[in-house]
Amino acid sequence: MAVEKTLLLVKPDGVRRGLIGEVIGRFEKKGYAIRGLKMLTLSREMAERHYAVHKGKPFFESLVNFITSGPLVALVLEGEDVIAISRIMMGATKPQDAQMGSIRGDFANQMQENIVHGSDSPESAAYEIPIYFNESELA
Ligand code: 3AN
Repeated sequence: MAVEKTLLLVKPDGVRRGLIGEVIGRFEKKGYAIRGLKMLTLSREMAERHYAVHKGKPFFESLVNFITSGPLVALVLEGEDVIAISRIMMGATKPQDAQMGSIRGDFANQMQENIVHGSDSPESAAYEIPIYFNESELA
């Protein structure tokens, strides 16, 4: 058990569908602290940095096009084991595997437009958070 920080995104489809409050509300009600919060449209350069591990994969272009397609909401959440627990709250990446009751299980039906992103490890969180937030923007 450890107090961790994670990067959470409400992706452009979640913003377009009016799910910002629904998604953030779930994490607030679960008891996590919001340490950073902003709305922005990613540049291509930021998107490629975020998804660098997927560079060269067949879905990379479409992933970058989608994540830059409109404003998204980025948050830094903090709490005990927030990385693993927020991933459970998000639901699996593959729609067939996303449990009902999770965000993706309840609101997404495909792999790409799947409402949310969350860091999948402490290393990913340490890489991803500075793409979106300066130290001075974190409470
Ligand atoms: P997650 O968003 O659950 O952390 P990642 O980081 O493995 O999943 O993948 C990032 C995004 O890349 C996914 N949300 C999805 O949009 C896309 N993606 C991942 N794997 C595939 C795949 N095999 N085919 C198409 N898109 C994929």
